[in-house]
Amino acid sequence: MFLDIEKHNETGITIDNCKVGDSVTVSGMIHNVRVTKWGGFIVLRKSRGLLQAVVSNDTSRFFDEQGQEIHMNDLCREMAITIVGTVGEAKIKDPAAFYNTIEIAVAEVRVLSRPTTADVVDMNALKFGDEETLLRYKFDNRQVTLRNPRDMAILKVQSTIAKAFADFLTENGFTQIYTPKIVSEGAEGGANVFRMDYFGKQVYLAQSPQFYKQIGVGVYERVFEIAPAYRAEKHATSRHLNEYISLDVEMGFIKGQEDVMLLEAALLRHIIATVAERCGHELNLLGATMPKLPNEVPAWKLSEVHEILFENKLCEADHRGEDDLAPEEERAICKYALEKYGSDFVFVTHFPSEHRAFYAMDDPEDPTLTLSFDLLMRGLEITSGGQRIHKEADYREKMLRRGMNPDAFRFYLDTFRNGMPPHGGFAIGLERITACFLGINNVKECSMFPRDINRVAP
Ligand code: AMO
Repeated sequence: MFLDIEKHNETGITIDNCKVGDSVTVSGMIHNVRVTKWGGFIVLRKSRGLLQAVVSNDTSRFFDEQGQEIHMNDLCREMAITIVGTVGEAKIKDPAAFYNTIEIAVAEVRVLSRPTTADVVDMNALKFGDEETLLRYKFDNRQVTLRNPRDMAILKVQSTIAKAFADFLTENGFTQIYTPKIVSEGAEGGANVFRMDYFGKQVYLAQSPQFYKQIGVGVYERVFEIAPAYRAEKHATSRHLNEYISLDVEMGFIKGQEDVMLLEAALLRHIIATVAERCGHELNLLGATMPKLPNEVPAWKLSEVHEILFENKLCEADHRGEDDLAPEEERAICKYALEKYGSDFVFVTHFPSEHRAFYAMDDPEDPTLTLSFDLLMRGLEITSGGQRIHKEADYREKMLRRGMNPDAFRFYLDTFRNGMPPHGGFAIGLERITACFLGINNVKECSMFPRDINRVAP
């Protein structure tokens, strides 16, 4: 047999390029069926969303998998079917449907396959008393509840964000890399590292690709990666996952961390424009408004944020002198930046050295601080980044000061021994940025199969 690629690429009339009056053949899953006196409706689910087909008792016919004629009453949700029919203008423009300007007048329905349970998971009626029960049901039955248009829309926007991220960086001279997730040392420190047995030796799941993306700068100057990162978070929260997708960037020959922050702002502007252009239906369905990113993005030192909030009496407590941002401060400074500067984003810089990972470059003007930043969006941290140390001696000195054993990081330090340019980068949590774009409270809803302390299946 030969597979004819040219033939495969031939495009005919499809549901995506048809006009009123065209005959079409369209396959999909039955999302809903409604029988009426005169016929009824089949709501078909396609990759982008719902399409309505109208059945007439006089002209529509139905066939099962064996080609035997059946009745519309024999159709049920989650059957895979093919509809042959004629494209008409939609009588009701249902905003919940993706194809809401057209409908199909059904000539024929052919059943391709059917669910084997009569009790198909009910994803159209996710009506529960409280959010916790709803989420548990959703995640317990995730393989099916993902078919709910709302969940489809969330992950569609997410995939658009990731694609826009990759496209922008590729256009700007970055090379995509793929780095190991089984590693000999955690890059970020702290207790939230997963240990694992590797043929009798203890290894770890990568908390981030930090070491490897820095190594990538020595090779390609500018690199990015889209890959899972692992954090053993011991509490179930609305902002933490044990496995999340990290959008990582690292670039060489920077003059300072501002270069990295400017790149991130330009990248975000591209992502926002792409999502607005390509995901209008999904944004509507989810009632989301796109974030505001002005030309001049607020960027304040941590100490300045404490001061601004105190002076303007925007927090209950006085956080001045604290070495991190309190959650109420994250929310308050974002609200302030939006009201005063029209920005949904705020960079916070100069975090204390002891609160940042060892690879962060200390500020030459005040070595107790680092040239590092967080980016907050709508009250949530979506990014950490900064300038990195690029000299081997500086690494050794900082590691020893912190009681770390430089020999455990030999391959990493070898990179700097062999020469590295000044560099820096950042990482965006994909689930977090998706949640912030869409106004979703729990990042787990932005993960196809979320992992937390209580869940590793489905
Ligand atoms: P950090 O540890 O701050 O920095 O992580 C970067 C971003 O990743 C996301 N994130 C998470 N998302 C969901 N669940 C989690 N448990 C979780 N942990 C982190 C957040 C966070 O802002 N190597 C540095 C980045 C860098 O400097 O380039 C790092 O990993 O959105």
